[in-house]
Amino acid sequence: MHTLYYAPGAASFVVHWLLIELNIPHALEKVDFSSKQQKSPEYLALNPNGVVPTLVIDGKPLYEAAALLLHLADSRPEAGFAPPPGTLQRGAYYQWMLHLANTLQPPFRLWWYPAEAAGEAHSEAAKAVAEAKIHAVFAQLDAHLAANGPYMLGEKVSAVDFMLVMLMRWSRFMPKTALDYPALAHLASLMKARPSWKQLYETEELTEWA
Ligand SMILES: N[C@@H](CCC(=O)N[C@@H](CS)C(=O)NCC(=O)O)C(=O)O
Repeated sequence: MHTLYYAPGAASFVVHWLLIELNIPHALEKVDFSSKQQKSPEYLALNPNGVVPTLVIDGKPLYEAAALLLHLADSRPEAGFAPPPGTLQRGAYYQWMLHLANTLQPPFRLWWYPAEAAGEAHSEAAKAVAEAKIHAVFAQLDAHLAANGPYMLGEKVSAVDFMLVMLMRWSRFMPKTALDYPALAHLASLMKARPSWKQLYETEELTEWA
């Protein structure tokens, strides 16, 4: 049994998306950020980092969105979201997944929670630094997709594309967004056309960036 602890549109979004895509029966537990439920002793017992997602599989809590994607994609190899282990494509798949988790996701955390790193007084400066980092990565990914797309691994969609589109969505309130990059925008349109996107939006009750 899979139970996903989530908050709408948060880093749990992509885990929820893959659970839907892979047809994995799951229960959802909404974590109430407004009451800081993610910092409660009960939740910290599941995920000591006090963030979502946490995915409990057969009673065992696992966390870190990218790790969960790698695991879920491997658990249903027939879906083809992860190239076979030991192949060069698998190497590229790891490369991009870790690049997104290590290089793109952290400046998004800084953008959304600037005071956490820089204090209230320097939040705007921190956001500007984050935005510059995000756009440097977006420009690089856009060039990669323009030359090698439409998906990050070429002709075939993989778990990396789901991760990337979630991160692109997080730029929606910036003056320049991911959709201002043509190849990234094309990837978003392909991914949003999947029936799972509509189901995800309806279940998480999301409207922005539909
Ligand atoms: N590296 C973690 C980051 C998760 C994360 O930062 N989640 C945010 C939402 S996008 C969160 O739970 N924020 C609530 C908080 O920090 O209190 C992952 O990928 O799972």
